[in-house]
Amino acid sequence: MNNDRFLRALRCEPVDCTPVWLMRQAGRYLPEYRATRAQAGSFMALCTNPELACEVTLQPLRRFALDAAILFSDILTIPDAMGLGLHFADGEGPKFRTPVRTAADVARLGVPDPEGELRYVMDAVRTIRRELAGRVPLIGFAGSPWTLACYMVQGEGSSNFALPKAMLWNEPALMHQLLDTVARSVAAYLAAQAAAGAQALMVFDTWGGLLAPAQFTEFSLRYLGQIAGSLKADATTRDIPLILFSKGANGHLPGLAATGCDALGVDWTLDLSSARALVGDRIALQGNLDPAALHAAPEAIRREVARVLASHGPGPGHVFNLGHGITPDVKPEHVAALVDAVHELSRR
Ligand code: 1CP
Repeated sequence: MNNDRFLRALRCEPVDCTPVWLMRQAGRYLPEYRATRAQAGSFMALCTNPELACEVTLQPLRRFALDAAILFSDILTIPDAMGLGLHFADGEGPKFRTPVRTAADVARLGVPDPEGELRYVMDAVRTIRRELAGRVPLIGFAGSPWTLACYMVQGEGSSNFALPKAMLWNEPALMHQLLDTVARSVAAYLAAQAAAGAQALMVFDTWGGLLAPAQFTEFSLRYLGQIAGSLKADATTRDIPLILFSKGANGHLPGLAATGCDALGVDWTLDLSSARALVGDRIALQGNLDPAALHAAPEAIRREVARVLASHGPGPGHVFNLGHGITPDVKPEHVAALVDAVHELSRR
């Protein structure tokens, strides 16, 4: 590996400077992404074509000195492979043709074969690894069971996910049955991505923060623990660093750390110094610049980068990232300012 500072930081080993990558680093803020997506015809056509998925994965690495690549795909590939009929209406978010609402709907769900229905994702991982040729490590990912259940039950994106929340109070056993099937699917999917060549794995629990503390523990944390336990019990995935990111759930960092994961994503509402105090020195932290800071002028971005670096301090175990994904209206020059500032200001 030519540049392994990302993997070293995840293992809390010393680094020459702080590694940086950005959630949603491939995406609509890049004109070359919009061109490749137009060529593919649709977002799902882009995801299911390993050559084009590889192309958009590499695009941000050509522009910026990023220390990791992330597989270009989506968290909703698993429910799609379960037969829910994912589609993206133009200019709108994801939608499912057959959402999961009843006991019969849950009973029908099977665990997808990662090298069967999801083979296109594994082919993309293999293609990207080959094309990266060891330049930087490749991150594989999946959605958390709770976050996937939110979309599966609601049938589309939402600000409050009223339907899955009603299900967890009205029919907790049914929600647990759904979460268990999804957790087993996520664990198999992540293990297959590692076997195909992913060198770190990340679970996005984007909607964990919608839950009150008791519900978070019962319906999100428990299944993140199931996934971490499964990956850490298997000799082929035990040594692949696992990053968990529950957005809006920073109060649960100690519980998340106790799952046995290697690193935790932190959103921008908590200082990294406070996050470090909560989890101790064994675990790496990933974050946590407010993505809106990318709208500020490059000098202001540089000051904010310095503040985030100082908040963690020079000790081992920090991967610089945003506290959530880049938005489509960000100027690519501002991303360059961020990436360069991280490396310059953290040089040991
Ligand atoms: O081109 C387009 O119009 C599609 C926009 C888009 C993109 C670029 C979607 C649809 N997904 C993606 C890629 C994607 N999604 C990646 C690629 C790798 C990278 O980071 O560069 C990743 C990691 C995801 C993960 C994802 N998808 C999450 C978790 C992370 C997060 O941002 O919180 C979630 C919640 C989704 C669902 C989803 N897929 C797409 C959209 C627009 C959404 C959000 C829907 C909503 O509003 O609820």
